[in-house]
Amino acid sequence: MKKGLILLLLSLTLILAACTDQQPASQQEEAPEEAVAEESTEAAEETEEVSSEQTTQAGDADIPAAVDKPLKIAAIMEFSTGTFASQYVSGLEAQVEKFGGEVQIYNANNDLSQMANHLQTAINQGVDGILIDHGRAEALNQGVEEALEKGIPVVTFDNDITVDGVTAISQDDYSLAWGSLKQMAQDIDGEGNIVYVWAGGFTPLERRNVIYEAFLEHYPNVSEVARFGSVSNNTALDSQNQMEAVLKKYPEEGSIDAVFAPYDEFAKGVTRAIQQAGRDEIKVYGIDLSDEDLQIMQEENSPWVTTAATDPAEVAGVQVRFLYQKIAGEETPSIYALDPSVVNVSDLPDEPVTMADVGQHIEGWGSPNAARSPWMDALEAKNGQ
Ligand code: SR1
Repeated sequence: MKKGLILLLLSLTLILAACTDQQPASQQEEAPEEAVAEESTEAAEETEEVSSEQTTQAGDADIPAAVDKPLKIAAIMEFSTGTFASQYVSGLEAQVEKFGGEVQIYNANNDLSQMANHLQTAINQGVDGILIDHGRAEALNQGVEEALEKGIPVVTFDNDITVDGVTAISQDDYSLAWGSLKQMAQDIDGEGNIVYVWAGGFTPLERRNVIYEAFLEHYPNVSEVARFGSVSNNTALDSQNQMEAVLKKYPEEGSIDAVFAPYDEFAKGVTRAIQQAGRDEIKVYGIDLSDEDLQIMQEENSPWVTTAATDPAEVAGVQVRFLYQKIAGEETPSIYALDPSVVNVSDLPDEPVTMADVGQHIEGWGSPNAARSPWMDALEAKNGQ
């Protein structure tokens, strides 16, 4: 998957360069190792200060004093609807609880100015660390800078904040999109009519769109016949209604070959519309995975045949562990991307599969040891986990 993606990206450098709402070039090109080496002097000084503090022994590793207490963590979320967000929240809560801390979730219901207010509230409350989920730099940069000035570390997921000292994690949206689209290209043999579901203004969707645009250039015999999409409090239902309208416009069998729906709430809605219209010849290529998604994908003759995904609970775990590493004064990279997997229904057994056992069927699923310091086992053991 990666080789194909790299070749595609190289051949489309101009498209990528022209795209202003992506990670800065320095971040896209920087290997994680280089990012670690370039950590700011400030962070290095912080490391020295904290590492000279007392540590306590539990198990076989010293627990840094800074994390050896019940920490208060704030999670500032742009929205919490959908199965991705609920698995992510469960992952945050599970990891913070394992470390003996407490996480307060702030949900902005898709309102960026509310998200900025929540960030300010968390700073004013003097929390020990801040996790940011989605949101945009223009709304949050100022608050993030203030948090850092006040000594509150910040780790972000799925946004475009690039403030020095912040660790930004992602699911490698470029690979996610390419994984799903590559399967689509193979299945339709490089030609056909497709529908694209997309909404701008969300960093992961903006990044996936870069690959989609490159995909269209790469496969000139693939035509986009319709495009729609919106993110709301009921994205799946909205997508279903919008897809129903598209199906009415293209009633003949064979007039649409596939749908690229790079968010599982889009994919769920589109799949339902296709099933209800009896148009199972149209295949759906999605992104994300949950128990509900797996169930839909495993229904007999489900149009949703492929999805590219990481485990949202694991994304959250990695984000929390980077935050605790920062609080402990350890160096963390500026960027970190989890490795996604492509899940084809054809790779799954006939029996129902859940998130708990999908790793048995999908090679490379999960990365449980990312951002794990030796003392974390001891801290978890001490907190009875
Ligand atoms: C509206 S953005 C939705 C995406 O956020 C997360 O990155 C999930 O992968 C989801 O697809």
